[in-house]
This record gives sequence, structure tokens and C-alpha cells, in this order.
Amino acid sequence: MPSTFYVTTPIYYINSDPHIGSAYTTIIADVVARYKRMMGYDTFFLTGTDEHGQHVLRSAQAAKKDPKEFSDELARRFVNLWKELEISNDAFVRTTDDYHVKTVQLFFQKMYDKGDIYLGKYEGWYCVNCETFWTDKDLDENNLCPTCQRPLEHVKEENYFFRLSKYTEPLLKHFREHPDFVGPDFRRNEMLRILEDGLEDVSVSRTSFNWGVPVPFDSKHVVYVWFDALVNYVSAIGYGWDEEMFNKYWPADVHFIGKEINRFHSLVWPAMLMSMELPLPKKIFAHGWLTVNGEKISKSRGNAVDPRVLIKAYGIDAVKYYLLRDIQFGNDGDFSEDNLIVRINADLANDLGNLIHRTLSMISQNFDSLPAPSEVGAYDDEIEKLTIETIKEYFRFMDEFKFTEALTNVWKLVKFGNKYIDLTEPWLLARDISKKARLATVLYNLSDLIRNVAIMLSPILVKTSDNIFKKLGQKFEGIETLGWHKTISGVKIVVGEPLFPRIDTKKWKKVINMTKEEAQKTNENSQVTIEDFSKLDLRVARIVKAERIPKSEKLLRLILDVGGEERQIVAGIAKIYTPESLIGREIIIIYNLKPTKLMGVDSNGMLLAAKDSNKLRILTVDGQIDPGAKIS
Ligand code: ME8
Repeated sequence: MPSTFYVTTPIYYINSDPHIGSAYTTIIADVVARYKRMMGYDTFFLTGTDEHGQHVLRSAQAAKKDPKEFSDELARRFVNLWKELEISNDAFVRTTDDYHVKTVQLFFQKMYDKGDIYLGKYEGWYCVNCETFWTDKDLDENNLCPTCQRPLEHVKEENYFFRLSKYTEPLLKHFREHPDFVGPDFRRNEMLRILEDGLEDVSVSRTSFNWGVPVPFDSKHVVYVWFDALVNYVSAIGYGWDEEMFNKYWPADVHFIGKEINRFHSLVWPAMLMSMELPLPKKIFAHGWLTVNGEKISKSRGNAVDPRVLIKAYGIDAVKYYLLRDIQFGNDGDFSEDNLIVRINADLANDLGNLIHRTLSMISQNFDSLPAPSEVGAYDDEIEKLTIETIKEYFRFMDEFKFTEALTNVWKLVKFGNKYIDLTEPWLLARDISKKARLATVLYNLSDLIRNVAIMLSPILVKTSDNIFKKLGQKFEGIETLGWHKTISGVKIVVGEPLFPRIDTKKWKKVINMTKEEAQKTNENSQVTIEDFSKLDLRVARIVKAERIPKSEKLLRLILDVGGEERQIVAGIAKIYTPESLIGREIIIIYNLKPTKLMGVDSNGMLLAAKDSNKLRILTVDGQIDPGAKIS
């Protein structure tokens, strides 16, 4: 049986825009999922959106939208963001999905039948923003929500209650028997303290509104949004609808969450699972909170940074590297744009970028292909030993979610690579033909170090690692190839451009607090020159024939007249345009795009279309113009 690994993020409330804080947890979970896949685990990575409850309902009402329509629109933002951030989730759960709703009802019914849910009256405080009940003893003199510091509402409702108190002792026992159940240790200790005080029963239904999962046996009630949300971790992997999948992945190996929702995950959720007689997750890891440039992330401060702005300006790999390297996972941390730039210049451009560029340049100047090792010499033992040690330490740190340490350790090797160049002086070896064999070994050793670094970085710097492999003419053939002297020699290498250009801090405008559009316009990195633009040959084309491509919902085959020349292109617009509606229309195409095949059909060019969050429209010209006309 292959081993499985199941990792989750919190499911995010749809009514706040995703920011660098929500992206942080998802990026971490993605790194872990990629690492586990690389290690050969059959990995399942889940994220999603939390769409029920009073807060979402009120936001929908404020936007004058039906809550389901509102949710559909906003959930898409998360789906799209994760795509842009190259998040490799295997599923995306929405709490409005049918299978999820049914599973929540199954939980509620079973727990009720067992006597763990009973009808009662709730009177106390409620934070609509955090969807959390609070009692007087939780509050200080300001009567604000202890988590988000917003005003609370007084609630008096008939509610169903979950007999959480019954699970105090079983939970204490579980915590004692599984010291690693909650991480980091100081978060486990916080939970233990709450447990030692004894748990009180909690409200698990609401009656004052109806945007939620209906309680199966009492239509006046909807299930409390947190009860509903926590069930996502099992509903998404088949509980109640695909037993085989559920048994394959449950219990989860790790739930990654922020510290403010630890109580729900480490106390309420395990108690619900105990009530359902299901195994508990192996680990809950509650990380700290990020601030941005020293301030709490909030819309009103304007620092709820859209992660897209950052990746546009700095690149996804650099942002990820910075987050994992500079912020000690588990503790609170600050996202500082200055420090991000320092990391890019020092670690990525200088240490890693230079090592690779120097090595590849010397190979291309002195050999036709990547040379095989030949004559051994001084410092070879050292580079081998350090590579092997680094790999060992890397596994240890990654397995413990110690990303800062894992990267610091890899960088020790990167720095040693540069030092090895200084010590072995390959530029001197290159001057003397009798030293060619030694030069071959030095450059092979460096290539091998770089290849090992690329493998270790691959769960984090996905694109960069892929690029390094291409530059070295290598293919990643599995984790067994992580080790000394497993680089294939005799292959063509590609020097190309350095991987990370240095940021000139004198000219650079920082992007935090900018909108996506401003950021795009401001920095040279994301600007194109007129020469760049002139590489594109854009032309007007008239559609003369259009038809659906069999077995494809999205694709149309279009025959175009481009100034007397007939062209065929394939366009993904079948869901929006019928073939008939397109005949005779004048569209804009990229004329000099490399031809490709889509669903086996040749496509020679691409039409341009504009897209917002839910519409797509083809670009046309303002009035009649001859097909073939150039766009400039
Ligand atoms: O709580 N720093 O959703 P949510 C680090 N729907 N992480 C942060 C952060 C910050 N400043 N801000 C947000 C909910 N996060 C519930 C969860 S799960 C069954 C239901 C991350 O949209 C962090 O992971 O408020 C935090 O726990 C989560 O976003 C809260 O997301």
C-alpha cells in the first residue's frame, strides 16, 4: 500500500478579499503538498471557501445580491487567485456544494441521535465577523470581540447545543497520549489550559436567519457556520458519499490554520469526530499572524495586500522564498517589502543566481556539453560531504515544517558552491590545457550541487527549479536522484539569462499599498518596451466559418480570412458564442503566434478577448476595415 498524505488549509470566508495572510497558509500547505508528492506520497491537498453564516448573508444583502449568487461570484476569486499563485490543490470545497451539505446533515443527525446534540436556549454575545459565540467571562471591560476587536451583538435564541463538555476528559487523554497533536508546542499548551478548566457545551444552530445548512429534523434551524465549516475536511474526501476515498485519506495528516481558530480545530473538531466515532487528525498546526510593514492587516489601513500585486512585481518564487525563509513558521511575523527586496538581491540574485550563471558560463566556454567528472582534487570531499549532509538536514527540517531552517541549510550549500569556485579557481584551470580534466570535475561537481539544490527547492521555487533543470539539461526523475554525482553528463546546457535580476533599490517603487494596475505600470520589470510590443504581429481577420470541435465544450474551430489568406485557429469561446453568431465578424488575432494543436486540431494564431470576473467578449474593430489590416 502506498502511503498517503492529506493536508488542508482553512476554508476562507468569501466575503473578505484574499490577502497575503490567507495566501500565506495556502502557500505553506502547497509547499508541504508538493514536498510530500516529491517524496512519493499519494497526496491530497484541500482548500476551499466557507460560504454560509450571518456575515456572508449580511454582505450579500449589502451588495443587494442573492447569497448564493454572491457566493458563486466571490468563491471564483479564490479559485482564480490560487491558480495565479500556482497552488496545487487537488480539490476545492465550497460549503454550498451539495455533497458537503448532505455530509453536514449526516453529522448533525448522527450526533443528535446519539444524544450529543440537544435543544436549549442561548443567551450571550456573538461576533458576526468571526462567527463566534462569546460569554461574559471571555470579555474585557470594552466588551469587544477578543479575536477581532469589533463590537459584539447580544443574542438570545433557541439553539441546538453540542455536548462538548462530555469530551473534556477524552480530549485531555488524547492530548496526553499524542504530544504532537497540536503544534507548535506553545499552542498545544494553550489548548491544554482551556481543557484543564473544563469545556462548556456550545451552540451549534441558529434561528434568526436561514443562510445555512438546514438542520435535518428541525426546519426552523440552520447549522452553526463553524459546525458546517469544520465538516469540510471530511466531506471533501468522500465521507457519506465515497467510502473508499474517505478511508484512503482520513485521518488528515495535518490541518494548517492560523492561531485565532485553534480552539475550533483542536478542541471542537476533535470532539465532533469523537462523537462520530471517527479517528482524529494526526496534527493541527496553528501558525502565527502576519503583519504588513509592522501593521495589522486590514482593509481600512490599505495594507490588505493583494498577493497578485506582489507576484506581478517580484515573481511568485521570490515571494514564496521570502515568506518561508524570513518568517519563522509558527510564530507571528512581519511581511516587510524592504526585507523581501534584500532577500531577492542577496539570496536569489547574488548567491543562487550567480552560482548558476558562473557555472554554466564556464561550462559553455570550455566544453561542448556538461562534462563528466574526471580528475579529483582538493575540496571535492568537502563539497560531497556538505551536499550529503544538507540533504539529510533538509528532510528533517521539511518533515518538521521548519522551513526557515530548511532553506538556511540549503543556502549553506549554495554559499559553499560559490566558495568552491573561489577555492578551485576554474578560470585558471581553463587557461592550461593540461588541467582540463580537473576543470571538468570542478564544473561537474558544481553542476551536481546545483541540481541537488534545485531538487530541494522544487516544492517552493517551482518555476526556478524547473528552469535550473532545463539549463543543466537534466530531467527530474524522482527523489532517488537527490544525492551526490547523479547528474547526467554529456548533455547540452543552456546559459541564458541570470535567473533573478537584481532590483535596483534606487529606482524601484515599492508596491505595497498600490493597486494591481498601478503596480503593473510602475516598475520597469513589468513594463514592456515598444520593441517588445512590435514583436507581436496583430491583425484583423474575418470569420468565414465556425464550428464546434467534437467532444469539447469550450473549443470552436474558426476559419479566417486574413487579407486573402485562409487561416484556421481554435478558440475557447464555445460556452459564450454560438458558431453561427460569429460568421462575418471581424476579430483581432495574434498573427505570428507559434502554431499549435488543441484537441488534435491545428491552430495557427490566437484571437484576442477581454475577460472580467464572469464575462468574456471577443475584440473587434470599430467599423468596417479590410481583413489583414495590421494593428499598431
Ligand atoms: O476563519 N496572518 O476564515 P478566514 C496569517 N472560515 N494568516 C492569516 C492572516 C494573517 N494576518 N489573516 C488570515 C475563517 N490568515 C473560517 C475558517 S476552517 C474550517 C473555517 C489565514 O477567511 C489563517 O490561516 O477568516 C487564518 O486562520 C485564516 O486565514 C482565516 O481565514
